Amino acid sequence: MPDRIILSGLIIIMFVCGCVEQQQAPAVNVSDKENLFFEGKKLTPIEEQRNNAIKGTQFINKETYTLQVTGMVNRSLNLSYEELLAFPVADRFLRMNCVEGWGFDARWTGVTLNSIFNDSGLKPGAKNVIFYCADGYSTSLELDYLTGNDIMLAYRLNNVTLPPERGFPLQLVAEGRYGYKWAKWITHIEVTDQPYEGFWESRGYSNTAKVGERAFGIF
Ligand SMILES: Nc1nc2c(c(=O)[nH]1)N[C@H]1C(S)=C(S)[C@@H](COP(=O)(O)O)O[C@H]1N2
Ligand SMILES: [Mo]
Repeated sequence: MPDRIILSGLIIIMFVCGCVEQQQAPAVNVSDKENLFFEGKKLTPIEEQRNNAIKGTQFINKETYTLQVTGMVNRSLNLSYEELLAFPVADRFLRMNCVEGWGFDARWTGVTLNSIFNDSGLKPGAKNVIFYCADGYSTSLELDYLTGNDIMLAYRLNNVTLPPERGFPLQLVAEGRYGYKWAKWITHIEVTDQPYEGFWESRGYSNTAKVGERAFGIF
């Protein structure tokens, strides 16, 4: 009798394990679900995050898209979307703050500029990096800030592919700088030794744009 009980028990355990295994099979891509927590911190759901763009949403074709990397580099690059995903992955919890006073907390996943510059090389004397976007927008940041803080270009937000209105395929995650430095729909990165003023910067906004500092005007 006890033998039978043990046997039935074993059969039940095998059956249950079988079911669990089946549930874990990747029939649906569970990893593509939006995360609402990351590293124990609460994320702002994407539908509660705001967005901002000078010309509305840009729709970029993943198949034909390339990211150009030019200027003071040893080797110009033309990276496809697949090539961007193949770099080592950076994954961070960070807050984005717009100068208008709104902001949100999110999980950002992408490729660091250090990874890209590791492939392209950098020429001595390079000072700034200009980010050009599909809507004609542009902005720039100091090379030292980008390399020193290991700044990334995100292709995922809260663990889902960056939505079109949020900059697909890439948004610059300019940690500690105002939202207008967080370029979306980036198509071209240029490394330069020249100063540069982007769309909002040439209209009176601070070129450093550090969060907490005055963003507009000089007085
Ligand atoms: N290409 C492009 N990038 C852009 C902008 C834009 O108009 N065009 N707006 C900037 C501003 S002012 C802000 S606050 C953020 C907003 O980012 P979000 O739409 O992902 O919230 O995008 C920045 N990046
Ligand atoms: Mo903004």
